[in-house]
Amino acid sequence: MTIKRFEENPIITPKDVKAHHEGFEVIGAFNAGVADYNGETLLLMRVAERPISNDPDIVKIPIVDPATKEITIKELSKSDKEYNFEDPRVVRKQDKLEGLSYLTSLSYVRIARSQDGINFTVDDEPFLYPYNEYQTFGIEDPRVTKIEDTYYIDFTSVSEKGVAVSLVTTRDFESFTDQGIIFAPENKDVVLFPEKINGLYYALHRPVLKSVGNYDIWIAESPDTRHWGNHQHLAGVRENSWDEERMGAGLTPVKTTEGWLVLYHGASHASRYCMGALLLDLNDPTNVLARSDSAFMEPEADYEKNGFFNEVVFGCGATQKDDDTLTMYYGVADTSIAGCDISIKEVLAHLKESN
Ligand code: MAN
Repeated sequence: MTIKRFEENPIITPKDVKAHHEGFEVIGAFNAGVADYNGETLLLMRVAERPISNDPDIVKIPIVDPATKEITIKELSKSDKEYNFEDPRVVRKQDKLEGLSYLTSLSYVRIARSQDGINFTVDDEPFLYPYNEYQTFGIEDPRVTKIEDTYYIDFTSVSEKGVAVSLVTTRDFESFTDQGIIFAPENKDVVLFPEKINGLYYALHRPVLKSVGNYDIWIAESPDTRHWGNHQHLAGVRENSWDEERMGAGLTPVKTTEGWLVLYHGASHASRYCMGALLLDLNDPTNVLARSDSAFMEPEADYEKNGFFNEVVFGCGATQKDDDTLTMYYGVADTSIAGCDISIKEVLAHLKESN
């Protein structure tokens, strides 16, 4: 399968984004939800900022008060034996290495706008900035689904209370209506289907299990997009495969003649993030018709292999150029945003070869 990566990649890097907080640096502009709005392509980017630290032994943890928007900076010394600093993204408790205690940066959502889908202008102000108690550690990884004339934006809200999935709606990308938390902690990677199926809304989600079970994709239905039920397990990780450790839906499902096409990310035990595909029955999306054996896209380019967190391609959205071409915008190495064109026919052929 050919992935036509843009020659201009990466198209948005941290250098293109001015820090919102004084004394902070932007370390990532990545994992963007995508919308077609008023003839423009909008990227709802996850922007990550951290306090500038001149002492390599000190890790500065930003925590925001959603009421005042004031930030408290907690300083931890790398020689502090209580904590583990191996993962650059998070600080973990030495005696609880499967969890996380703090994030090393604060993320929020900022919009980049483009007429041609390649050259983007970044808004001066954030579009979604932590606004409630579930977001004191930040807002991450938005996905956008247009249903009729409303854009539904879901994202993870991170705080010491857990990683939850929130939903807001907008019609103008200037203001939004909060629809509350739609999936309780811990959950991530929620994508809504772009239309009702047999009278119900559908969403894919990825519970993060702590006792038994794996990081698998589930599906749920809703009468109104706020109340989700009839949860079913949809597809699970596969040992000795590129998606052996975790998987999560990436892009809004695309309606094709063969079924709903879901492009998802999968990670290995070594946290190498690749992309694969699922094909779901058009009338009953709980029914998986096909699934990629191999990843159709892997970190290959230098900007996908090297960055804040190496070896990551992470698609959260796309625009559809014509009947066959998806232009996917994807986060690379938790640092920047790249673009590529993918042929829907080729992904369907890749799925037919899989078994
Ligand atoms: C993981 C990574 C981080 C993220 C946290 C919290 O550790 O995806 O980038 O900040 O989870 O969601």
